[in-house]
Amino acid sequence: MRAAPQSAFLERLEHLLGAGGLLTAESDAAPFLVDQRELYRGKAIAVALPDTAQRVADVLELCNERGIAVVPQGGNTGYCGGATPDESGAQLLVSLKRLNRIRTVDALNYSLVAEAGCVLADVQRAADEADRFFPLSLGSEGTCQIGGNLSTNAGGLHVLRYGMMRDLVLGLEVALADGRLLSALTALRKDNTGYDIKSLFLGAEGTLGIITAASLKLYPRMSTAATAFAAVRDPRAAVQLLARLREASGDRVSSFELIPRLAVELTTRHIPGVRDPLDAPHAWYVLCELASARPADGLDAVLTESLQQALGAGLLTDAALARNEGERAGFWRLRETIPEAQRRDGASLKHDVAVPVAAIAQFIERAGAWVRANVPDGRLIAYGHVGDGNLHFNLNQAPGADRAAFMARGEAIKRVIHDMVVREFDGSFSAEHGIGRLKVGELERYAPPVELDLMRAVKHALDPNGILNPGKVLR
Ligand code: FAD
Ligand code: 2HG
Ligand code: ZN
Repeated sequence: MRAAPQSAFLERLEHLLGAGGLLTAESDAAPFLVDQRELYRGKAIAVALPDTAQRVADVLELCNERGIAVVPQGGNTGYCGGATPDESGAQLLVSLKRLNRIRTVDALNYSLVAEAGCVLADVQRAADEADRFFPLSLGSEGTCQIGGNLSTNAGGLHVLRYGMMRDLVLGLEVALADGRLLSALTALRKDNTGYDIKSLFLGAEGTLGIITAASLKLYPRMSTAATAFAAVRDPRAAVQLLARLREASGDRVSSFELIPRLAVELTTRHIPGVRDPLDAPHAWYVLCELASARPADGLDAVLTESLQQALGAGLLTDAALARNEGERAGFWRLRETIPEAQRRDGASLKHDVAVPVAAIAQFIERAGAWVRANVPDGRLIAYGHVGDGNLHFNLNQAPGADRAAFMARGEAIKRVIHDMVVREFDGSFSAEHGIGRLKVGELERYAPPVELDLMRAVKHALDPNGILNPGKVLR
């Protein structure tokens, strides 16, 4: 990997990063150079593993001086190739995995400070140990990192109640392109002192700075949950059920996920231990959960009564309530392993779209009809965070279909779906997964020109030499 002109740079880096801070052997670097969907395979000068915020800043200062591009990487679970270097071999990959301390937990202030490389599940655990709750929850939470969550503005399973990652942040510490460290780890809830600079780095996918730590909001720990896996008449009924549940529970709905029959078939077939919670097959399901910090909130009764009324109103056809933690975990395992089951089943085309919650059903009807008429070699799996208006409108290669031919039509299919989402439904072609490298062209196509101009101006102000994750988000 080491070419002669690079050796002086690598020596400086080695010195800067200390023992165990730099990987240069190809076999050591290899796992960092491919994204989880295997859409992109890159090369890198080396992989830097800084273990302090100051070292991250020092790496950036050196790279800025030499004009060397830097690609930040968290848990590498992203969907858009944002954490993968290009094929030039001229970029430095900076992994945050060693920057993984929980610096402080302040139960009274309902906040904690975590370094960027902390795995999300470890942050959840640290909050739990302090009798608090950190609400961000994703299927990838055992691997993805807080820095990646902040940089993609991750969504997931509790957005409906707690918002996206952006809504869970009080302050940030960020290494800037020129090597300065922005220290703004405030624990304040109120602070109207000028522009909200931290918000620039949230969802910026490593193009404006490298986040090294964050001050995060905590909530009271949930002590009771009522969870149901219910067969709904159709997506329209699902949205009506959600509205009823929010009302009946005093807005204690913490998750509301739409699941089609094919997702149940794929997870039960491909993922060991997953079983269909209901006796007979149904076209559509929802996995819904009410949660409360008060043990005696009677959530089971609220959920049972609401589901019975919905059954009477023809919105539901069947439902199973989790009777214990094991059953609840089983329902969630089915939901959270849909992406893995899709992967094991074959090639897939993914569309992470959002439309207003009230328009979800109409979107599924229109876009679903188009898919059935035009993509005979694909099977639709439209699922996800219906409570947030966010669908993973995915297509899997049909059994026996030619993989290459199916994938080759991806661009044309994407155009129809994204045009429909943006132009007919005022929706988004990237609800929660970001832009990365995958959707740069889509952003250029759909973002208002003034917004793109402003994005480029911000990029130029913070990274005038263009060293931070070039080719991602903007080009
Ligand atoms: P990476 O993939 O490593 O990086 C993502 C981007 O952030 C890249 O552009 C990278 O350069 C940048 N970056 C990483 N760390 C930093 C840093 N410290 N400073 C600056 N830039 C940085 N996403 C959802 O939103 N909701 C879901 O429900 C969800 N479920 C998932 C389920 C599965 C099974 C999988 C595999 C993924 C899922 N994801 C989901 C996608 C993914 O987990 C999220 O996007 C997550 O936030 C990425 O975190 P990461 O640490 O893996 O980031
Ligand atoms: C989820 O909600 C993730 O499970 C993954 O965001 C979505 O694979 C996908 O399309
Ligand atoms: Zn999702």
